[in-house]
Amino acid sequence: MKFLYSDGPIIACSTCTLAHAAMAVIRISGFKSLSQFAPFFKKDLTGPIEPRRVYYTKLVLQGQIIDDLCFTYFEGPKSYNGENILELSVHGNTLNIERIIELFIKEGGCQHAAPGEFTYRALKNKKLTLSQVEGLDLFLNANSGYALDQGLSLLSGNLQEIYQELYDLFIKHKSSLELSIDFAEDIGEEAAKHHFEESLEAFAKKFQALVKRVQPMDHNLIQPEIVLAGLPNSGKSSLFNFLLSEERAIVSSVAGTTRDYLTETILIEGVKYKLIDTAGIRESEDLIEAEGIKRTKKKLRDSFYSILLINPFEIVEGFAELLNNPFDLILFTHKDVLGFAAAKDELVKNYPQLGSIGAIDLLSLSSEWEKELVSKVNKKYLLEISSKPILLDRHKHLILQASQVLLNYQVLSKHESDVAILSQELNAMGHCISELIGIVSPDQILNSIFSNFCIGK
Ligand SMILES: Nc1nc2c(ncn2[C@@H]2O[C@H](COP(=O)(O)OP(=O)(O)OP(=O)(O)O)[C@@H](O)[C@H]2O)c(=O)[nH]1
Ligand SMILES: [Mg+2]
Repeated sequence: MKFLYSDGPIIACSTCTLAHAAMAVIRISGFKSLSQFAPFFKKDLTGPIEPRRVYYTKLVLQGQIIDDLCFTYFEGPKSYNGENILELSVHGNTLNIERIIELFIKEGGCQHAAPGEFTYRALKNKKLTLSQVEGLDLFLNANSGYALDQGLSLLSGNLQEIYQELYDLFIKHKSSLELSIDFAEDIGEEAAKHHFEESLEAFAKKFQALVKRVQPMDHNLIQPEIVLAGLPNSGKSSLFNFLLSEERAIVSSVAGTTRDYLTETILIEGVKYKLIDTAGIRESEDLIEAEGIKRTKKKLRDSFYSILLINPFEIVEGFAELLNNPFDLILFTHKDVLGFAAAKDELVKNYPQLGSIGAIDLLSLSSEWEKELVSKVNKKYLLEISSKPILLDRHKHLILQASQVLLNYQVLSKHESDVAILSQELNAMGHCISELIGIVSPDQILNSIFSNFCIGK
């Protein structure tokens, strides 16, 4: 999405507009003077209106009262985004909201706000930094308490402080390099060398602590996914339905019933996971089924927690390949069927790796068993967040990139005496850190951040 930059007054409903609610907040930003909206209100807006004070009044359309509401005026630059902002707390009927917005668009010179446009203006007016904007985005879209906390931490500038400290250490080291070029004779070569090494060590130490907080890029902790995988007829959809407590997926004895993956949300200990039922993996000539299987494999790669289901009575080609994936949990289904023990023993004999990875027999889907599963998933989540991982991909990417550059630079600095070469390598790292802080904010970064935002923010 190309972000639309406009300068005029914008309007949007900042609360959920999908269903009727008791109240809604409509926000208008970027107007010159409150008095331009005077005809819409019973209260005289041409008189003194105290900023940040709540006023009760009625809204008027062609002489008729259309709603009674409270409004608050935030006078720029002392507002969320530095502009004049008017917030209307109106009744939350969706038709009412639309009618009021239309009034301000048709007769008040406002335009519909693009997603994130209020915040974009805050960035433009230096009310928020780029990291704070990303923090806000994370906070608003968070699926767990940890993501909420990290969003808030970014918003309140905590992570920014770490980046800033890093940047200061970087500048210190950079100046030590320059010192060794320009003033080595004045301060002595030994002292210059000492200063160079010491400042590099201080920077590297701080940076390594940050690198430890970066997990692999495909490991999505913002939207963690639990993936149920296996051969056809292994019981994936049965488990999916059980965990959702509804007959969401079709369950049948026909192998290949689920042809594309299905997704639903489940809440485990305050974390919203996507639970995914997938197409059974097997060799298939059918184009649609083959596409479904391709998607299953991608989902498996990106999963936070993966469960392999095995029906020992229906093993087909491709099973060995499937076993190569690093599953978090392996379950044998069909334990109630006559001959289960023999079929399972036979399978473990043919695939000895099954014995060592601790597959569990699943007799019945009971609430005790569900509790056990839930606690396993939660345990993994708690373990993963204990290292305080950085959640935002853009930050992870930049930190990893800078880490590689730092490594090269450290090696280079041991035997390279050409300062110009060292300086060039150092600049590459400076670029990554500047981007982290938000000193450099190319359009595409802004676009990708703001395309995630909801309207009204
Ligand atoms: N007896 C018995 N039947 C089971 C068990 N688990 C699943 N089934 C049955 O096995 C058949 C296949 O189950 P599904 O849940 O549709 O299997 P699936 O893995 O989703 O299959 P596909 O969508 O074809 O890949 C259905 O008839 C289920 O009722 C079990 O533990 N015991
Ligand atoms: Mg299925």
